Amino acid sequence: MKLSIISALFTLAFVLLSNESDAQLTNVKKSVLAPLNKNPGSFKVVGNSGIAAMHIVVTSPTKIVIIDKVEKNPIKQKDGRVAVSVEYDIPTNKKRVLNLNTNTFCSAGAFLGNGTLVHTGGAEAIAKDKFDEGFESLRIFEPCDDGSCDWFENPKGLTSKRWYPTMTTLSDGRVLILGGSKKPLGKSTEKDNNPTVEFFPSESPQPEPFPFLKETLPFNLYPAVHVLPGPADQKFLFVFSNTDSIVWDWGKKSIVKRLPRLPGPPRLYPLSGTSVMLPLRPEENYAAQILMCGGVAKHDANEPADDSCGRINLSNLETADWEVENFGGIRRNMPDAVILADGKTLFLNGAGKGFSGYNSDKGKKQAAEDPVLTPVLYDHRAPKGKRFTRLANSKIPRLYHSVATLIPDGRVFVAGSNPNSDVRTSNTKYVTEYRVEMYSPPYLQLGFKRPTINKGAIEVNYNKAVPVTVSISDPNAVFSAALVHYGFVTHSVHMSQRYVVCSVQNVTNLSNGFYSMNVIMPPNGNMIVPGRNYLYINNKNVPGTTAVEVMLS
Ligand SMILES: *[C@@H]1O[C@H](CO)[C@@H](O)[C@H](O)[C@H]1NC(C)=O
Ligand SMILES: *[C@@H]1O[C@H](CO)[C@@H](O)[C@H](O)[C@H]1NC(C)=O
Ligand SMILES: *[C@@H]1O[C@H](CO)[C@@H](O)[C@H](O)[C@H]1NC(C)=O
Ligand SMILES: *[C@@H]1O[C@H](CO)[C@@H](O)[C@H](O)[C@H]1NC(C)=O
Ligand SMILES: [Cu+2]
Repeated sequence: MKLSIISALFTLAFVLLSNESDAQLTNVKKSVLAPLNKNPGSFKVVGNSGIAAMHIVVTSPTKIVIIDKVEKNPIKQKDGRVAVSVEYDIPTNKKRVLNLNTNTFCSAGAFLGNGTLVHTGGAEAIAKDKFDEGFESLRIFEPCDDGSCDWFENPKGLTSKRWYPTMTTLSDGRVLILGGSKKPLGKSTEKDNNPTVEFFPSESPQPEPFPFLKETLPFNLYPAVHVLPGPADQKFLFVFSNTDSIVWDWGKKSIVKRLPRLPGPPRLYPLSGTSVMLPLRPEENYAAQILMCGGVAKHDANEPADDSCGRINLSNLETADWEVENFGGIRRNMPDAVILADGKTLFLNGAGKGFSGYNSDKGKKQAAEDPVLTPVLYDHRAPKGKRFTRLANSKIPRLYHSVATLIPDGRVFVAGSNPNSDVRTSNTKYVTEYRVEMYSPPYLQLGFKRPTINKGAIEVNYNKAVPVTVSISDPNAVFSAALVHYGFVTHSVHMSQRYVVCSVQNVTNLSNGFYSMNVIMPPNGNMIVPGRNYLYINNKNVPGTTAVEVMLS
């Protein structure tokens, strides 16, 4: 009797719980809804970001720099002004306030090949908080591990005003700064559009015209840019804006190829989808494929988000075309795409309805609704229709201005969400979110032993073999390796993110649980950019206890 009551209660609790997680999946077509992964991973709240996490970038094996815009964050800079940037320490979840002087609202970042972080653009001066204009700012950050580093700003470091530009590290170790608007707008306009490109260190005091960003108005902000793999002297970028894409030669400053239009909605702000260059593999001669997912068709709070992805194989530019597939059966605007340590892509955050933008009527009217709490995992090597699985839910809505990145220990740092024009912690449906979560992916649930690399940071040249020793108590270890560039994350755009498989040779069993091996670096900077990359040594596709930093040149 008692037992049956207990078991009935358990069943009821289970039904209620599963209903709760299904309830938030609105507008799903059961026929295409991805199955639940047997190892769905888990979310855990670990800390507080102190400022709204609008932009994030991993700067060392233990540090993440977070950048917000100027708004009423509770913590302050040394000089008493509101904090706009912090350095977050992963092991302790503590943060150190950094110091800025110009407004970083909707800016961009990329690493130089020498490991220095460059951050550019922003918006108007905020007089009441005593911050200067940031539209033309160029900010430099030399990462450190001892709490000594801070921002250095040149408020006139760019050739022109850029709000919502994209930055990318190039194969020569410089950074490219593309597009943007000369004014913050709900949607880009001809009048304020900045259809130009510039470089740092610069080539010329004048920016280079980039007419493609005129042709693709008005959904041309934060264009998707990926360096195309190829021989060392190739200078090709894939550039996507609105629904169109091109291959652009940054040496000749000309279009190499116009690619077919991607069916479905525009994929850039405020109809924000996300793009990822799928992992490159030496045995496939580093063949490039791009996946672009989600977005929404209309600048309308009631519009259901899109549930499609386009994938294009760029091995042969003449025949390249988009193949459309369902986005795991879940509609999602503003997704984040994070390539995990095993090369699968995690999609998380975002909304089932509405667009990227701020709530109105003092927080009463939402720009986006139906926060998607369910991440999906994409296995690009599985057959079409079987690539997506659903993962464990988070409990925290992550809408406009939310972020996520892989970190060296194989987990995913998830933060942000602020669909309010200033900090708002009450009297609105979706508050400014300061909680930081770590997502532990499926591979950390398998129980496989994780190799530990017995080495600190590595400096090495392209094409060279890196001797690595690992310790692991697994007599049947199967090793693989990858170099990852985490990139700079903001607004569903993962600038410069890259995953390249490295071949592992001459694995030697040294006994006592030690193995030595040679890990072969990619041939040149078009495969993965020079500078700060992270080497993962995996056992049966489960990442090691921590990736090590590799300064590649
Ligand atoms: C990297 O290069 C930039 C631009 O040339 C320079 O400002 C910076 O100081 C360099 N960083 C290091 C660590 O040498
Ligand atoms: C990509 O295209 C190339 C050349 O057309 C082909 O050899 C390769 O198999 C394709 N890759 C995939 C994953 O479809
Ligand atoms: C692997 O071992 C072979 C035989 O000892 C050697 O010729 C080769 O150079 C080694 N490979 C690397 C990448 O060190
Ligand atoms: C490595 O050597 C140990 C004995 O020293 C042995 O138990 C283990 O099975 C070996 N591992 C592999 C992968 O051969
Ligand atoms: Cu924004």
